[in-house]
Amino acid sequence: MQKALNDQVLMEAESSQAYLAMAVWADVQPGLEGITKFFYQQSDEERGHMLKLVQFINERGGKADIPALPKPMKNFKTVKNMFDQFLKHELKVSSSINSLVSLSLSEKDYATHNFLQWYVNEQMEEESVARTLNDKLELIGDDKSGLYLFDRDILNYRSKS
Ligand code: OFO
Repeated sequence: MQKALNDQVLMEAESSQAYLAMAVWADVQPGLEGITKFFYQQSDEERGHMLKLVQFINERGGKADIPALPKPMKNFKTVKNMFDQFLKHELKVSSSINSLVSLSLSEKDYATHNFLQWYVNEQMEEESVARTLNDKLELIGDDKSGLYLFDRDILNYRSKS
């Protein structure tokens, strides 16, 4: 279980880096202040998820392993392309959390199972936000004024944790 939790530490750290790279990409495009802020905040949040795991592993008598990180994707063809990557990444994280939940049950590790429920809920929220934003971008297509409104309103769609 400890090894699997440490693998999740890596995944949360990767998420934080991936969203930081998205924030930076958006930051250097003209007029995407809302999207930029969204991904800076998302990146901070993912670091929080990583820390929560690190502290849990240590509190339970294990030792968290702080990993080296692969380079994140830094360039995106379009805003839609970046949000596709965002959804894809969240789906990957959800599947990893689900595997951890199965493992905790098969090892009868109920404390970890209980701890992981927070991540299950978090992933449901984040997947739903990522889907909603992708649906909106689909609707907007190449409409610049649609993108303007999307960028203006995006922070209203952030998940709460
Ligand atoms: Fe860590 O919350 Fe999604 O990825």
